[in-house]
Amino acid sequence: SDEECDQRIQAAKEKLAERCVILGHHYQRNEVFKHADVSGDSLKLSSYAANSEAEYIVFCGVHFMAEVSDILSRPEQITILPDLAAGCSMADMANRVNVERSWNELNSIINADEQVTPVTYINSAADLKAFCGRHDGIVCTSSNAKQVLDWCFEKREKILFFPDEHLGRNTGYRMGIPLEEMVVWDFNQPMGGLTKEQIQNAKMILWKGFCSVHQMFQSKQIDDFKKKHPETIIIAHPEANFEVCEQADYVGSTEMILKTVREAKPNTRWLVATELNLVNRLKEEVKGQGKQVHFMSPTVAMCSTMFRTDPQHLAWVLENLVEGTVVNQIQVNDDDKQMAKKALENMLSLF
Ligand code: CIZ
Ligand code: SF4
Repeated sequence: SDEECDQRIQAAKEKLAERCVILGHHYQRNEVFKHADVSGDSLKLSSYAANSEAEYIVFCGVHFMAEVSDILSRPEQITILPDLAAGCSMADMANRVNVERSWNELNSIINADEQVTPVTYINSAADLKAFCGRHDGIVCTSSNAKQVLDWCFEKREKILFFPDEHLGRNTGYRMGIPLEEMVVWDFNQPMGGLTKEQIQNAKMILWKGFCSVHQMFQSKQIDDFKKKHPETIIIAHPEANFEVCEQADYVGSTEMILKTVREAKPNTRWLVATELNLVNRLKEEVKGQGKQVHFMSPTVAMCSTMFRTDPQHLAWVLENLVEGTVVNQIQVNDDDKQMAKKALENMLSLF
């Protein structure tokens, strides 16, 4: 049972003490989140782990996050993902095969190697980060996408943005790029389904990927809610679609959403477009200040892969560590690690 697991997790944590750090992403469910030593977004967690003395980094999050942790941590540190089935459907939409084929197709029309900087959202597999590293590209997160794109445009005229169409468009639009200069590359079609002219004229080519959770938010839900409560302040994650972000008063990463609502005036009402577990915790946290927090969708927009990490898996990996056995280690191969690190360091050097 969860209760028994709680006790076993506690006991294992005490035995492992500072040898082990448990990281909890904002989208984790409460039963796991409460055991985390640190919580945050993927980058904050990985950076924390890399600077810690811990031998074991237990990452309660999804696969790409554990890969970033393995890439940024010291070689002797071991990163563990409690349930190996905790992936990310968005990250899975851009794999090495379809990315390399698309790059070659682009190169048949423009000189991609000279004109295009590949940028990948941190929500991507290590081999895509490595692809970006190999092509003088870079990684971005939802909190720093604008600064990263500025860096790219200083070097080259075009960007190929992976894997989230919405983060790419929402960021580009706020930087003043007209919508018609941002085209969507559909990797299931030859030449991305685009014409030669569209590719030549584009400033940003957006990979056709999306988050299955954030795509559920629709601008109609905002309209309906505002009819009942016109004073509502709307805050959305940039993985939500263009219309939702256009209607939002604030658009930002999970860290930004938490900070904005925490620091807001008391007696305000918020409609939040991001994952349910984060919204529910935030709602509880700020209700004492008279702040009302509402979840945007009438459907349950929960990340099913984040949900996979449960107290049972956490107890299992920790108890194995107590016994001296490492299970579910995430290890990026050396080639990808070196190149992915380069793309991540291009980003980190900007801050
Ligand atoms: O980078 C992260 O942790 C994710 C997935 C989103 C965010 O906005 O923090
Ligand atoms: Fe991936 Fe979306 Fe889940 Fe984040 S919320 S891990 S982008 S599927």
